[in-house]
Amino acid sequence: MKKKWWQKAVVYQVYPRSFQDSNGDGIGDLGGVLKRLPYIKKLGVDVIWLNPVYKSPDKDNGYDISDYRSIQPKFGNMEIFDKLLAEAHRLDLKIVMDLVVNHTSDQHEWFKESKKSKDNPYRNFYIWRDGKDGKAPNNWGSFFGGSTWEYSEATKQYYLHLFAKGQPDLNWENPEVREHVWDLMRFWLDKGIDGFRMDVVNFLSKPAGFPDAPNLEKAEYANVEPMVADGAKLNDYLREMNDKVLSNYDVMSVGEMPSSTPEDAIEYTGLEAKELNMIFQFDHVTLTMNDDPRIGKWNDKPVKLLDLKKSLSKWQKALDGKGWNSLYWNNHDRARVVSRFGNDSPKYRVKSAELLATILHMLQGTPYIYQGEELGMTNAHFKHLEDYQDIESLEAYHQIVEHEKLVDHDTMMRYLATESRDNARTPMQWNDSKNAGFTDGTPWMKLNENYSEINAEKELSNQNSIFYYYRKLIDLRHSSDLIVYGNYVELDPDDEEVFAYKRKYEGKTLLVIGNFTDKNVVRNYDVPKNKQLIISNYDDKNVKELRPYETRVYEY
Ligand code: TEU
Ligand code: CA
Repeated sequence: MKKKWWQKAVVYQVYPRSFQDSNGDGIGDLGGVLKRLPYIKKLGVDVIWLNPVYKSPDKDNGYDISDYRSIQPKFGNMEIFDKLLAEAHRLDLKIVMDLVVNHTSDQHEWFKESKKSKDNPYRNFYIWRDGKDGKAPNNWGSFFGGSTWEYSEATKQYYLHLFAKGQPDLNWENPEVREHVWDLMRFWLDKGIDGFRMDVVNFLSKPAGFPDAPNLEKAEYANVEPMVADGAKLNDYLREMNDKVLSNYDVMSVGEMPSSTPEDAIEYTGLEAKELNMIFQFDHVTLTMNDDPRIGKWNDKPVKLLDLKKSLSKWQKALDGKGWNSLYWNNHDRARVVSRFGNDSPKYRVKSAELLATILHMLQGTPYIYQGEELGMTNAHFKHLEDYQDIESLEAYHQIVEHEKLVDHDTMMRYLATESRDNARTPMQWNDSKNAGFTDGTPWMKLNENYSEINAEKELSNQNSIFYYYRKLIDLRHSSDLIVYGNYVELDPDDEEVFAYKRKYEGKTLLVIGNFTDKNVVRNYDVPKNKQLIISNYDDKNVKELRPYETRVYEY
């Protein structure tokens, strides 16, 4: 494969509303991101992925866009955006924006027109259907609870919304919709942004006729994901997008694709695919689900190392030489990695965070770091329902506890503390002053109480901190073709305590070892005497045993 800049790049994801407030209203904003560019640059990353900053009524924290060509006033304005882009480029940082075009906000002009009448020119920008026997057109359940269909009195039809009622799905079968999307993409690319992360982009192609989904769980509504993921016309849409837009710019594209398989991914990111550069697959972040399928993702089971190894190895092997992996633990939709996959106890949090970072960053693919991950920020461990703000968390509580009465309050509170997206959205912890330096005002969301212990200022003042460990990993990647292009060979797949793998490239070998337990373990890997230890999270190297959460990376 011809080498591309985004293969060697490391991406830092900024969730602006929780990153840095610059005007005292308690909400992070673009001025805050601008102020913190030097911090991001210091980490050594190459690209910033900015979650949506477009005009939005904020029903789903900006994933419900009412105007793609203007900035959400609470985040600033276009002038500040242009300043941020220019300053980022001056610092040799690229900016990738979030493209949310599976759906718009119901406040978008297109939808306001579409719902007016059946013969409105925008009617077919969205998906309208007659009801069936006085009810919704089919049994699909929204990701945010209830039906995926909402009745509109004005035209006595239902419209489709996979997510909230305020997020009507666009009709991608309509070439006019696609042309409008290509135009809005060009608007941002012509401003000089460096690519897009594409929101649930594998849901764009819906099944003809909108048939009922098999409702094996006898739930009130059926799981819609298998019905809409990786639909029949998706490749056509992505090829058209690449041909008409992306191929005319030197930019990066990453598609968020829940439930896509490695085979799907090779279709989308393959060398000849001419579609996307890489995808966010969900295999490794959905390893534990509730035993009752009606409860879905909500659970508090520990993640088993064997399951994690199997998942990551599957993707490494499948895409090697055929496509390109994204590498992530965290984003604004996931619980914090050191809590969900590691050990966030005071005793082991640092070692555990460094182990997890090493295991991920030594793989083949483009690594993504979510704000605060480089500090070892943890889940919020909220105790009260009112601490949660995310529509997904609150709708799930309503549906599962109050409506269907599937579990009691305390159980659901444990599930929310484990899996809720709110865990990722507590304000960034800059220092140990009031509100962790995030805002002088009242923060829009409760901070994690541990910010006096865990914050950027503390990390930056300690050369042995997680922050500097991440920077070493990034520096290693920038200087090593072995890490970037090497193949992947897993060692001891059945080892339930240690994750070990090798990477090989042009005669060189990387050996990566990680002890995922809080015990000392002994392992012998046949490595030659002339091996060189290039990174470890423990100082004294020549100890035979692997200590709790110890990781070592050798090159030879
Ligand atoms: O996420 C889509 C998606 O897959 C998540 O909703 C996921 O299914 C859920 O969080 C599992 O816990 C994208 C955005 O990243 C998310 O923030 C939006 O809420 C969603 O799409 C709708 O735009
Ligand atoms: Ca603000």
